[in-house]
Amino acid sequence: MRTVSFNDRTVEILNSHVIRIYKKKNDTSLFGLNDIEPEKGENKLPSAELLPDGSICISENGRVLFSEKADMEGYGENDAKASEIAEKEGHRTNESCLSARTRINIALFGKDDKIYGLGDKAAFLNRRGYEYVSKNSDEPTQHNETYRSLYKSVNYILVNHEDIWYGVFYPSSYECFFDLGKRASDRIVIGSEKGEYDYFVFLGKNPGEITVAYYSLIGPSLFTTMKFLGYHQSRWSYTDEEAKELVRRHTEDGLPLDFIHFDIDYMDGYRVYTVDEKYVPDFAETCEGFKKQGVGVITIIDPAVKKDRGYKIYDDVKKMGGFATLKGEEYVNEVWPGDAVYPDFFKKEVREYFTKTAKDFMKKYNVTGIWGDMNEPASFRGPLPPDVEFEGDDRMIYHDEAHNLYAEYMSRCLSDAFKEENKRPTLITRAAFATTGRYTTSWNGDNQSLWDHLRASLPQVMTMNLCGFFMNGVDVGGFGNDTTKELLLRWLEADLFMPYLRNHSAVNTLHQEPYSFGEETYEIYKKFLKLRYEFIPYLYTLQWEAYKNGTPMFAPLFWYYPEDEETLEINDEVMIGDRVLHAPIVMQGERRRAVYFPEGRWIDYFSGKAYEGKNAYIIEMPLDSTGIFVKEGAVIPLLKGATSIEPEKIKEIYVYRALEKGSNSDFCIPFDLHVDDGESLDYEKGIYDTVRLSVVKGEVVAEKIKNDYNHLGIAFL
Ligand code: MIG
Repeated sequence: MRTVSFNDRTVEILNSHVIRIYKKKNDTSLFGLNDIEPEKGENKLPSAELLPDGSICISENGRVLFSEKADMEGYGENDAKASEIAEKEGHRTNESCLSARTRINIALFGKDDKIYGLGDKAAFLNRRGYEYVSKNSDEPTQHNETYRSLYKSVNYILVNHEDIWYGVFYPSSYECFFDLGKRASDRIVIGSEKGEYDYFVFLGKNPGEITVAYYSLIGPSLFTTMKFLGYHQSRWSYTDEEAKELVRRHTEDGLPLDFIHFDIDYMDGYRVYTVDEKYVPDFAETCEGFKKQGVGVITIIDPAVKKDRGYKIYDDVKKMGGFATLKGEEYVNEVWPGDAVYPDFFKKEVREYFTKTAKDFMKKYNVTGIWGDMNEPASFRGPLPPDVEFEGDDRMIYHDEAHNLYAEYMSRCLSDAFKEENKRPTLITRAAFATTGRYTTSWNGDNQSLWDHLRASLPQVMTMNLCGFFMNGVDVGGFGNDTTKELLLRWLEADLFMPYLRNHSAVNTLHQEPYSFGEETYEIYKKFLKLRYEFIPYLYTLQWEAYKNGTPMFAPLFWYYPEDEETLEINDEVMIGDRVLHAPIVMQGERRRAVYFPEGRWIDYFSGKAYEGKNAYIIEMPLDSTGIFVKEGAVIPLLKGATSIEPEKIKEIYVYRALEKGSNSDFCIPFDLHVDDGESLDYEKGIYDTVRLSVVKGEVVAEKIKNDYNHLGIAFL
């Protein structure tokens, strides 16, 4: 590490990829960043210098890779004037970078620079020209690219200028703003009222090196079960009968299913960790029955607790002084159960209480996993005031600092409920801070049954993957509004390889289970679900690599082909690992689309037709087909015939090899398959196998290059 000081700022060059620039450091103890390992040999480190205008710039071998921008008069002046007039008429001016106490100005080098990142915004990959806010919010309106804050606050951006790439992370949980070249095209402005002038810069030759450097600071992310990669079916809210009917339809017809979700109505008066015996009688038995058929149950859990004397959880937590307060008095707002109070998950005693409560609940009812909702935290009677108090473990934390971390602390204690039993968490969250992927998987909240939201799901989940949230997904078919037969099918096709695949819809909307739209839709839906299950061993290995190395499971094309400018703004194609390119239809009525292929030759998974890279082709995709292409020669491990995922039952893996129809080329891109028990934490002790799969002269070769799990029962065909 090398430290350089300039006037009011300090630059810590932590290693050749990670730099911290600050006037005063933020207190990051609540989310605990990793220490950055120094590398050996000082001479590789980049250098920092102060420009005459007062900005700091970072260079390597004399080339500027990153630069601040001196504060420039005039930034946002027009906005200020306009808002004065508008306010007279009653328009509210949004808070923004304009009024922030702390402002970090970062230079954009050119007009074509691209800006990626910031988590779950419902935007395109390139977010340049917009302004976003990090403040976890819960507004079930129509999210789109101008919608400023969604459920998650992920203060990480990745910037591209010609062949230069850099990343920036703003390490504060206070509300902050990102003006991504909106008011002035020559800069990014990060603004915060309560956060300090303090940020990390990541350098590297390509987006991969940079996000991996970022991951070294915030990771590792949760490695969840193999089963979680299966199909999840949900709706607000299944009754006991509906759930049984659903599972019956799936199992009787061999329609894959791994999880069914129970939404809020299973609870007794929306009291968390209770069950309404009228809504779901014999819940434990029902769940046990599903389990026997390979279907796990996931129940929704909200953070807020009904204020209700005599309700055990309220009484217990109250006794330990474990609810948030305002001026020392219990703070009450309203959520589903009516008057509700907010557990102080920042306090160890409270976390331990909920770890145990969740553990007992799951045991009692044979529930496999927990779906954490409303943890922004949401509130029906206006937002929680900024000075709501959380006592925390060793200092008072006020709501303005706690807000964006609330879901992280809730997830922490819930994930312990699994880990204490040597189980990987089956856990989902809606809200998150940048570091929350360490504890839980996530989904992106209340989208709607709109083609726009289908379109947005791809860049949204690709971006989450760039930010270290690998096991992420959206509600397939759309949550709000009514889906159509065509939208539902195209949605499943488009999100087929989304790491977390769940069909979910809101109360009072059309049902959108696979069998809701007649025979033709059902058959196509089924065909694609089966295809998803074929790819499970491949997806599982990608999840492993993501956890280990920070590489996305669901990646934009530029991750693998950053030198190919064409890839920089492709929002409707996605790389599943280094070898599968998926180009789905995302427009109503379309039956063909243009597909861009980066360098190399690409083989149509269905027809064996070859396409030359660095070209775009128009490819036919009727309603029952989607564009899946595999890099020529690449090997993919497949699972055939599974309708639920039971790792110990996997006895055969089929090795697919991408070859042009009729070709007998010997060229092969091998694949290292990850094999373990799929559910325990034993992988942390190195208990797993790595099997290198290749094809030599038409024969499958499976070579064990690591053999600590020593699973011998799989035949490779
Ligand atoms: O405000 O539990 O995003 O998935 O179905 C609605 C009911 C509360 C919001 C979640 C949604 C869930 C719904 N919840």
